Amino acid sequence: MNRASEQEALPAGRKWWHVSTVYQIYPRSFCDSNGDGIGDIAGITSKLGYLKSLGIDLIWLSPIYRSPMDDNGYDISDYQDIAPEFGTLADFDHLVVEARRRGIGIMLDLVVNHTSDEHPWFLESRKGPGNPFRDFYIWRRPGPDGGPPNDLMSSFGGPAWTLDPLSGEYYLHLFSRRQPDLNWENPAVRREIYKMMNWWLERGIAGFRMDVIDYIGKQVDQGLVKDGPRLHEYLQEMNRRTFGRHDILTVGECWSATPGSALLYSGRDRSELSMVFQFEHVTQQWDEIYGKWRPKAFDLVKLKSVLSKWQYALSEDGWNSLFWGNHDLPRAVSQYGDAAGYHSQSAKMLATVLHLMKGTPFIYQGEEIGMTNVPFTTIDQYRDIETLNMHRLHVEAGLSPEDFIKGANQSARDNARTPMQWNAAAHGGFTKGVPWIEVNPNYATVNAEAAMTDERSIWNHYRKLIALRKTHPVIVYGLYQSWLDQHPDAFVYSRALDRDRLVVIANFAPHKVQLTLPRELANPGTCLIWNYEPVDTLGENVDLKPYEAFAILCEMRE
Ligand code: TEU
Ligand code: CA
Repeated sequence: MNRASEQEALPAGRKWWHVSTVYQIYPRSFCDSNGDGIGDIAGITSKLGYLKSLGIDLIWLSPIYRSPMDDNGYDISDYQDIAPEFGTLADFDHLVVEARRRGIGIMLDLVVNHTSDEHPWFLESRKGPGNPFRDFYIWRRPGPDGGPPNDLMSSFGGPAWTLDPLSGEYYLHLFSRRQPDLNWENPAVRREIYKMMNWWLERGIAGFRMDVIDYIGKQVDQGLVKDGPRLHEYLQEMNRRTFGRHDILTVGECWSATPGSALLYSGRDRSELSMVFQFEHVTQQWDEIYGKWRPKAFDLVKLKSVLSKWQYALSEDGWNSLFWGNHDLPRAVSQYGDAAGYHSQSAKMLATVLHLMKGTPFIYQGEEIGMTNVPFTTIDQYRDIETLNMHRLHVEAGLSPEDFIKGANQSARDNARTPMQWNAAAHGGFTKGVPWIEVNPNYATVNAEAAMTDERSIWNHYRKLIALRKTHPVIVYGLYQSWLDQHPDAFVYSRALDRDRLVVIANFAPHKVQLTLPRELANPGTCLIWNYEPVDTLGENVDLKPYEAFAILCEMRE
C-alpha cells in the first residue's frame, strides 16, 4: 500500500484512515495453524483472504510480543521479539508483506504504560536503589504504617503496590502485580520506548493502538493516574520523535477521555494522535460502585445522548473512533442487541448505526458473524486474570459463586476471547488440538463459512457497510445531526454533505415501533442498506419491525 502517494491526492485535512475500516484481531483466539490450541501469526496470515473479502483496510493486532502471558500479552518481556507461541519475527514480516499485497496495513498494540515483571529492565530495577534501571519503574518507601505508600488500587483488584522484600520498597502496578508501571518521568525510559517504536516503524507497520495511554502522565504521589499534567507533552514528544515522520494511524485507549480532552489528543494542530478510543457509551451502563460487574438496565435515550454528544463535539476538529466491542468488552450483539430472539436483525442494526456515524469504525473479530457472549457455568472455564481475581474478591466478600458467574457471562472479558468460529468442524475450525479456552457451543450455526455463503448474513451486511464508506463521501464527512432524541426505542440521525443527505433509522427494541418523523426528513431517496426490505421513500409515519434498520440517501433540493 503506498500511503504517501495516496495522501498526496487527498485535499487538505483529509486522511486515508478517514475512509478506512479497522479489524481487531486477538491473536490467541483467531486461528491456530499448528494445533497447539493457541492462535498464531501463521494462522492470521492464512486468513488474509477472508479479511480481504470482508473489505477491511487495517488489522489491529493485540500484543504479539514475547510475554509470560499473565495478561495474555499485555505484559511484555521483550518489545522487539515475538512470543514463541505466536511465531517468529520472520512470520511477522511475512504477515506484513502478505497483508500489504492485499492493501491491508498492520497496526501494533503499543503497551508502554507498563512491562512484564520479567522484562530485563525490571529484573535490573528490582536489584535495588543505585541500579541504573531503578528509576525505569516507580518505587516508593512504605507508608507510615509500613503498608503501601498510598491507596491507589489496581484495575484487576487489590492495592496497586507490591512490596519487594529485596529492597523493602514498593513498586507500582496499576494492573497485575506482574505488570509494573514504567516511570515516564525518566527521560531514559522515553528514549528507549521511542527507539523501539522506530524499530517497528521501519518494519513497515501502518499504525499503533496505544494501551491505557492516558495513564503515562501519572503523578503517583498526588494519587493522580489519568490525564496527568505532562501527558500531552509526552505524546507530542513521541509524535515528534517517532511516527510524526510516517503516515500512520494512531489511536489511544483513553478511558478518561472527554470531548474536551479528545480534541487535545486528536486536534489537527496538536501533533499528537489520529484519534482516541473513548468509553463513555460503555461506562454509562456501569454501576457507580460495582462497575461492569453490576450493569444497569439498557437505556437507549442515554446511549444516544452519549454517542451524539461525541459526534457533535468532534465534528469540526479531531476525529472519532467507532466501536461496540473489543477484547475487553462483552459481545456487541449480546450487550446492545438480542442474541437469542433477533440475532441476525439486531447484529445488522447495530452495525448499521455504528458504521454510518462519522469516524473510523473498528470491528472486533467475530462481530462480523454475530458471535455472542459465553454460556460458561463454572469459574474453571474462565481464563482472564481480571475475572479470576474478581471472582476471588467477590466470593470472599460474600457473593455466591453462581451469581458471580451470571455477572461474568454478561461482563467478563473472556466473552470476547473465545475462539473465532470459522466453520462447523470441531472447535469451530479454530484448532485441530485442544483450544486454550472453550469455543462457544453455538459455532455449529454461527460461523464464518456459513455466513459467507448466505447472501443475507450479518457478514454480508458488514461487507456492504465497509464498501459503502468507500463510495459515499457523505458517510465519511457528512455533518451529523440526531433526531427524536427522547424516543425510547428508535435511533434516528442524518448526515449531510453538499446535496447528499443520508438518513439512518434504527429500532433498538424487540417489538414493532411507530415513528413520526419531522417533515424535512420525509423524502424519497435510495435505500443504501437495510436488514428486512429496502425502503426507498420516507413518509412522516414510519413503521419499524423489531430491530429494523435502514439508511436512505436523498438528494436535497436547492
Ligand atoms: O485495558 C485497560 C483497562 O483499563 C482494562 O483493564 C479495563 O478496565 C477492563 O478491561 C474493562 O473491562 C487495557 C487492555 O485493553 C487490556 O486488555 C489490558 O489488560 C490492560 O490495558 C492492561 O494492559
Ligand atoms: Ca498455534
